[in-house]
This record gives sequence, structure tokens and C-alpha cells, in this order.
Amino acid sequence: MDTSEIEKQIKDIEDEIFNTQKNKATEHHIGKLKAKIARLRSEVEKRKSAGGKGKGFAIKKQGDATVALIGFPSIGKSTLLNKLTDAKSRIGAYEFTTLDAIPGMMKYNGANIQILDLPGLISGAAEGKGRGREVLSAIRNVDLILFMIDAQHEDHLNLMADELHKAGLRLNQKQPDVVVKKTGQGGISINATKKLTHINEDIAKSIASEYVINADIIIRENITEDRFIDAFIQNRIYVPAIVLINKTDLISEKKLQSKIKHIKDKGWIVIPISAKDGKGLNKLRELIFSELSFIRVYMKPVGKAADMDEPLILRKGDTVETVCRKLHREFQDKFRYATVSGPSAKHEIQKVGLDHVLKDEDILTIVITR
Ligand SMILES: Nc1nc2c(ncn2[C@@H]2O[C@H](COP(=O)(O)OP(=O)(O)OP(=O)(O)O)[C@@H](O)[C@H]2O)c(=O)[nH]1
Ligand SMILES: [Mg+2]
Repeated sequence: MDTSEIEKQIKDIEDEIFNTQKNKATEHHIGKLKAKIARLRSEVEKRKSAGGKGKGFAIKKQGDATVALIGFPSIGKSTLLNKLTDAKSRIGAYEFTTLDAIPGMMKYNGANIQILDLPGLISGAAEGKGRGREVLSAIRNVDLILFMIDAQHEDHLNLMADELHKAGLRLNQKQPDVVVKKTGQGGISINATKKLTHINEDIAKSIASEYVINADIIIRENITEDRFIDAFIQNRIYVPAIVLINKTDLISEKKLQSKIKHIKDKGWIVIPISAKDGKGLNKLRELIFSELSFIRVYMKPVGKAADMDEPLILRKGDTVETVCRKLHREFQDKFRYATVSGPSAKHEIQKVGLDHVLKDEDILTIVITR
């Protein structure tokens, strides 16, 4: 089947869902159809990205973390990048001024934070409109997304969130807590360790049957249908995002406050700014820093005192291996063991391996073969 046939199939199933009465008797069937759509979409995604090799932006990740600026054309992304970093991205009063990914570096609290200015996103981006596919693929390996909307166009938020969702990005969500253990026989068994109030085991089974034939599945959260489907799809990306309301100089304080409240009520973290006037930028820097959950690790060379002045900036969840990669190839290739003292150590000085997860203010020594 070629891609357009799959797309046609997706459309047919979508129509079927649309035309099916939603009630207890059909929820089963609808769950299965949704799972099928998700499977077909990820197939299309896979083929398109395989076909489009080399077409993406050539951006080298640099610094301690990478943050992407995303938003509709002409809302002020480049203006903001130029204010926050040393970059000079072209600014224009017309749409699609930026046609490439422009990186800039923001220094804050000792951390180097790379910020990517990207071409404006438009509705239909997930299907490839504009430079949609490239933009969406560029943000697949960033650490934080800054979602920029125009104070006068709050509706952009849902439209953009929709595009990102279609492209497989899941904002401000944890990975679904589901364990799928494939087995050789016996069909599908579902076990839930939490009470399920959104789906029942039958629906779960029929969704799962789209992806596996024999498997023991353990569901460890009160999962929704959509998240359960996501659990079976490999290319989902879970990334934090915050909303920036820009051009606040153009609306009244009262209107702004009601917009902020409205967006907050939907569960977003939101910050009002004026990129042009530089308003709110200090708070924004602070917020970016805290959202990236940095940790500081002090390096102690073998037989010497630890360098307590210049910590290595890492991120929550980073391991000894991350440190080795950051420092020098040699540390990875010739790694013997490491010792750590501080918050992540079980005793005063703990001997650890590459997979040891570090904590803020750890002191680390890496021992390599000579
Ligand atoms: N009033 C006001 N205008 C702004 C603000 N920020 C940016 N602008 C203006 O909005 C227009 C577009 O700005 P850009 O920074 O080029 O927007 P962009 O999002 O990078 O646009 P594309 O690259 O086309 O996607 C320019 O005329 C800016 O001067 C702001 O905070 N307030
Ligand atoms: Mg721009």
C-alpha cells in the first residue's frame, strides 16, 4: 500500500468514527478504530521521514539544553530570539521572514541555553504545509518548547497544540505508565494496578489487539484511551512546553489578565511578554531556567580537590554517562568506574557505573584506564 492509500484509509476510518453514535455499545468499536488510525498515522510518518532524509534543518545541538521557539508566522519569535541571545535573526513585518532554523545562545545562571528560532508554523504543518515537517522534526529532540502566541489571537494556541499532537509530540505529559510484555502465546491479558475509570479492560484489549497478538499488559495509571494507544506507538515524544503571550503592549491589562487566566485554566504554564519592548523577559529567562530542571555536579579529579566554583550543568535524569559524553570521548571509551558523594550517593563515597543517575550538588570523580 502506498502512502496516499493509507491516508485515504485513515480518512475513511475518521469518517466512520464521526458517523458512529457514541455510546456504551459502540465505545469498544470506536476504541479499536482510533487505535487503527494511530497505527496507520505512525506508518505514514515513518515512511515520510524515511523518504525525506537530509531535508531537515542542519542544527547542531549546543550548550546545556536546547529550547525551541514555536508559533504562527509574524508573532515575534525572531524579535524575542534577538533579545534573549547573541543571535541576529531577521525580523519582518510580513509572514515567513524566517525560513531556516536560527540558533542563539542564552547565558543564564551559569548555564548555556541554546534557543532555536524556527519558521512560522501554520495549520496543516503536520501534513507538510509550509516548512511544517522540518519544523516539527526539528523540535523532536529539544528539551523545552516555547509556544508563542499573539495576545490578540488566543485561538492560535489550540491550533498549534493540535499540529504538534498530530506530529506525535505530547506536551507536558509523562510517558504512559504501561508495560507491554510480548509473549509467545495465550492472547492478550490486561492487568491494571490502578482503578480504571476512562476505559475498561475490554476496550483496552481491543485497542491492544491492533498492535500485539500475544502479550501481558500491565497498566499502572488511570489511563485514557488516547494515552493507552500512545503506549504502543514508538515515535511519540514527550516534551515540556510553556506558553508565551507576546505583543502584550497591544492589549489592555484587563484583557491580558483574563487571557492569562483562561490559558492557565487549561493547564498551561503561561507568561506574558512584549518581545519588542523587552517586557517580562527577566521572568522569562528565570522560567526557562527552572523549567529545564538543571542540576549542578562538581567534578573532583582523582587525588585533587573538587572544583566548587564551576559546576557542570546537567539536567535532571542525567547519568555519569552524560558527564563522560560532555567532557571528552576518552572518558566514555576508557571509563573504569566513578565515585560519587553528595545527594545521590548511598554512602559517603559510592562507587558507581555509567548508568548512575546524578543529583543536584553531587561531587563526581571519573576513573579511566591509563
Ligand atoms: N507590538 C509588538 N510588535 C512586535 C512584538 N514582537 C514583535 N513584533 C513585531 O512583529 C513583527 C514580526 O516579528 P518577527 O520577530 O519577525 O516575527 P516571527 O514570529 O519571527 O515571524 P516569522 O519569521 O515570519 O515566522 C515585526 O514587525 C515585529 O516588530 C511585540 O512584543 N509587540
Ligand atoms: Mg522569524
